Amino acid sequence: MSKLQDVENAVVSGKSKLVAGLVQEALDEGCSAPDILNGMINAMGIVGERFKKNEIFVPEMLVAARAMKKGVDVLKPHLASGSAGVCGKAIIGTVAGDLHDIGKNLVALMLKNYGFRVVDLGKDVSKETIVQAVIDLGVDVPVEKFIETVKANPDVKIVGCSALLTTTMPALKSTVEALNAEDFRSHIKVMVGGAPITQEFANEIGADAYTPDAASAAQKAKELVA
Ligand code: B1M
Repeated sequence: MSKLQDVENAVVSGKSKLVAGLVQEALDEGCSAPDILNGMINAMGIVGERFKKNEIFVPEMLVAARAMKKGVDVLKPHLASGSAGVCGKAIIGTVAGDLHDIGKNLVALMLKNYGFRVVDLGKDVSKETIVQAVIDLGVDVPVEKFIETVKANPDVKIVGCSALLTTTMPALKSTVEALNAEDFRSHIKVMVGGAPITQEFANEIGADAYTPDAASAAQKAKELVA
């Protein structure tokens, strides 16, 4: 059985302790980081299907998610960097009522890889510090939190909102609509994504962009701030 299949199986069965080692072995054998990542995303699809059929329950979904996170930690330094210069600051979060964070974390990671950070030279150039400026608000983020974070960071250029449940699509809608009503709206671009989200829904709620995956989200964000 291929190493990629081993990684996928370990994620499906939530073998957190094995996944990091298997991902490293797959890398050592020459598997590419995006292929390994896709294998793990595929594994989550299998987990989701099993959940839908009542073959597994929430705790099994949770351990599979933990296992995937261990694998992503190993992959982080190997995922393609599209960074050419510094793009600016971005805020990202999963909307109110929604606890899913793997996709959102991948978008944050790809944004960082594509140069969404600021270089704070401070007073002493020799002590140049790079401030990671993808502000990750986490999960279950209330509308007010998105708004107050933009106000506290007037140099923010991108606000990304993730939603994984059909039941949290209304929260995505109210988040984007609240952002749209703010004076700062003309200075930011609002991006949305998550499995149930479509381009049509993004248009309907007044987002600037929808992308289906993390890599295209980073690519799009870069275009939007160019
Ligand atoms: Co949940 N869950 N879950 N779950 N869960 C789904 C989403 C589900 C499809 C499973 C299923 O039934 N087949 C289903 C939703 C059904 C629906 O709404 N139509 C579901 C359900 C029902 C639930 C609960 C309601 C279950 C319950 O309690 N009865 C509950 C809700 C809790 C809550 O949020 N309030 C629940 C809970 C959980 C866990 C906490 C156990 C766990 C999450 C743990 C965690 O995230 N830390 C979990 C998991 C793991 C899943 C599945 C199996 C995997 C999700 C995942 O991480 N996928 C999922 C089934 C599935 O996805 N097939 C499922 C991998 C990830 C990389 O993909 O997040 O889609 P994704 O991100 C993609 C793109 O969507 C995109 O980029 C990523 C890929 O590169 N993307 C963006 C995401 N955000 C973006 C933002 C962007 C752009 C792109 O711009 C800003």
